[in-house]
Amino acid sequence: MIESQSTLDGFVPWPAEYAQRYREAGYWQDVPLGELLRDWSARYADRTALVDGERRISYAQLDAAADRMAAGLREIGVRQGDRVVVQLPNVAEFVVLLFALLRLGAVPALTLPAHRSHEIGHLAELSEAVAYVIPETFGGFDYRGLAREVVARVPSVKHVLVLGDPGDIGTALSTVDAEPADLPAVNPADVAVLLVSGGTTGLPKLIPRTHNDYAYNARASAEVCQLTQDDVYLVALPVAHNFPLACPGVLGILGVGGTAVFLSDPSPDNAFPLIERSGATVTALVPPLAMLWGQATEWEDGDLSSLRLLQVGGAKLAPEPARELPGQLNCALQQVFGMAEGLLNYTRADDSEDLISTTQGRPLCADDELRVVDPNGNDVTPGETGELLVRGPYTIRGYYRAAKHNETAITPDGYYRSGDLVRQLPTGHLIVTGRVKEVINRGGENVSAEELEEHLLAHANIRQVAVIPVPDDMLGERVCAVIVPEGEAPALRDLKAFLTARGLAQYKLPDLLELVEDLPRTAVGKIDKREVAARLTKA
Ligand code: OOB
Repeated sequence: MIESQSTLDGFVPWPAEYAQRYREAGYWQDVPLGELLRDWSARYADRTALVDGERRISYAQLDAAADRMAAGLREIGVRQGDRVVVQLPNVAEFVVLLFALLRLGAVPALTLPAHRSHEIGHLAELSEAVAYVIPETFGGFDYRGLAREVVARVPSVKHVLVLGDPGDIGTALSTVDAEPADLPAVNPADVAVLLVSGGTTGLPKLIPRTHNDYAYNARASAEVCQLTQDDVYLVALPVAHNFPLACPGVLGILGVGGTAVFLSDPSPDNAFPLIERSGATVTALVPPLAMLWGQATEWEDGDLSSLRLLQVGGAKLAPEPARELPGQLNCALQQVFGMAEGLLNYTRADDSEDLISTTQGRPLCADDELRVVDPNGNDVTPGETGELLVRGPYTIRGYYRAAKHNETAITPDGYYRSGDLVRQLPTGHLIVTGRVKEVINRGGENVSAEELEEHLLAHANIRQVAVIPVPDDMLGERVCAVIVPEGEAPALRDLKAFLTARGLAQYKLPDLLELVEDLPRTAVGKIDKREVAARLTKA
């Protein structure tokens, strides 16, 4: 038996017995996200919800703006259950649009500014989106050209809504505005948003998150981070990503009456002055950016003393930088191991320094069911490394419209296969040791790219590193370290000696060294290993 009917085909709901359990435990509160904003607005009316440049938007203003935009969307024909591809940068309008769509029961597919026609075309097609929302330009890129390609390729897309000058391709988002009208009843068990999977292999998938599960995701995360109405959350990563959106991010800070401040360019010279001006207390970064901020405190001005908590996640933060960051930025560090598919792990404020610098946290919810399994799907001995499988109140039971893929992505009993290799400590904390597919097979010996990267990052002359496999006739694969040096570039034999001194087995030592000036990034700023490898083959 399944839960209630969804307006979306291709959404896999939780079995009814689980839905009941999650309600009884209070995780699912059966209030749609659009209604939650009404509660927040009633409670925090004149407090500042959003800051974007010179604009300050109160809770009451945000609430009213969302109603007007919902009415405007309805006027142009957007209906309950319709999908809308949203591709906006870090601006206040993102939040207004998000709540307008949620109140209409229309479903935003939240793409990132860095996505291009390959991804957007695919996501618009897959979701049969009726509308596509873009900025006029952002980061030197004109999205109207991209929209032209998408409209030509995907016939379901009837509207292009443009933040700024629409040119001849669409309608200005600012004109999507009407007197608030009746809104449909929205089922809180239904899909609220479609997130985009972060994988760097293949085309992205759409991840359906319901009102109930996503509200829990944000609320419980805000509790773990001890957010209060005095907190100011700096949106530094692209807001459409799960981490800055709901872990606890924008939704979490709004739920407690605090303020979200939008940052469009997270480089230190831009971010540090905004932290000083806005009094930001909390932010979330990916490791390469966090390390850059840490180093930049040496040369960049800006008083960062308001910052109390730095969340770092999205990729493994090595222990060395993890130990340094709190001193560099003079705030607490929290490691976050999360996924758009659901499960979130956080280190807690009262964890020991050692747990905070060497683990990626423990599960958010007491009803997150974790298994760590070997390649045959059997549980490993506790403490051993294996693939992480998870089931719980905010973890998907299937990707959207992906029946075939779901056969392998989800176990028959409903566990999501993360593809992440972890080991779990007796405290419940997880240490991420790599990806199932990122184990390099060097003549039959398994080398974890992630393990090697961590050791290499401890080298004083290495700023960034990606370890990748290189095809080899003799060994099958060889180990290549691609390095951005800091100061004088180390030689391969120095690295081998360094790693050997750290106690690494001989077979794990890199066979090849490539020096580069920078490493390519994914849409959210993680190091993009597929692209690293592609560049090497091209070179
Ligand atoms: C977050 O979400 P996604 O969907 O972009 O990426 C998820 C994947 C995980 O499966 C894992 O492979 C990796 O990114 N990852 C980490 C990590 N956090 C994410 N690997 C090692 N250490 C970590 N701390 O990236 C995401 C979503 C919500 C909150 C935070 C991150």
